[in-house]
Amino acid sequence: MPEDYRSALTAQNLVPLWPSLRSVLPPGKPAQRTKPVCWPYQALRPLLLQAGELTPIEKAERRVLVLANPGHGLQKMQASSTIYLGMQLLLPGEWAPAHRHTPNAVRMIVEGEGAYTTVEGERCPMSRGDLILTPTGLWHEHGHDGDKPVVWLDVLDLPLVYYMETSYVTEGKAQAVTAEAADRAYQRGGVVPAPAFVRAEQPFPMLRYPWLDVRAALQALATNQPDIEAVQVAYVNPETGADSQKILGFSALMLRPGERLDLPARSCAMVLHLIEGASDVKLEGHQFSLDEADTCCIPGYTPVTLANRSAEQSAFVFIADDAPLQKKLGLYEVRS
Ligand code: GTQ
Repeated sequence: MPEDYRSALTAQNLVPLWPSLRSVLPPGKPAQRTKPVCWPYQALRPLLLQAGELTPIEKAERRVLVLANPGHGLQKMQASSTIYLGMQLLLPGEWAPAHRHTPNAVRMIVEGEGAYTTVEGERCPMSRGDLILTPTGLWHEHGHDGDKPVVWLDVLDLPLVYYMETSYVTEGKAQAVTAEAADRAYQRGGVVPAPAFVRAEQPFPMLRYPWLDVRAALQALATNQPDIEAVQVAYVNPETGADSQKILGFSALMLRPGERLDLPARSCAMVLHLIEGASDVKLEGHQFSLDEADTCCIPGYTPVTLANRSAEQSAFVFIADDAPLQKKLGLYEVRS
């Protein structure tokens, strides 16, 4: 194109589409910045504990190492186009003050006992494998009464909410605890509170999904349906059966001893975090060996094979993806 024509376009804030058409609409498969990446816990843990020595919680507010995907550029703090992952450390006696923000968060507890997150006055104890929701707009703060470091994985839809120019926080003061998660009415699927047969609207009725319950559900599924393709359960809203949050979806998967599981290519990228056991993750050109507490990211449109490395023990994997968002937008695909 003639230089003066280009300059005339630029002067009017105009851009020709045709030289770039194929880069925004590539044939058959989207261009992807998200790369397959693994964050082994044994490499990350000492650096996180060092952050505990270097940075007082009062300065940090949240003491977090972000699991950043180099495909997006580390400064972008993205694991995928929509998913943010952070490994957060809270030391005994520390307190991460109350705030609320527009992005939705969940915590998957990685190690330690005695910490808790208070969400809208509900105190949720943290134990290995528990999933705790802090959905959009709800007050939350973290405290720790135990005597060893506590670490958890934060999963947020921050990259998407930031991209939409809707990400912001409101600071608050300490919440009064009004309920213990264990006392909550939502304990089991199938029965929900219905005072006088009027069901109150509850967008986020269940905030804590204890690992012991989820693990037991997986084992019962494996026992009762031995032919089931994948031993997998979804974290859902017990009132509606819908995904527990609107943008990101969460599930837990059990690999039976020696099991190999082929997952079809899906349009959504996926984060895997190994709760228990040992599993290989194979995709085109990459293989990760996940040990306990390791986390990896798999780009969308990519078939994956998971293989339990043990012939005796089951492996348990926590999965996060943006399938709920893609389904709402009509973009979700499974390619077999
Ligand atoms: O614990 O509230 O990893 O607000 C990033 C932002 C954790 C939190 C993160 C947050 C939090």
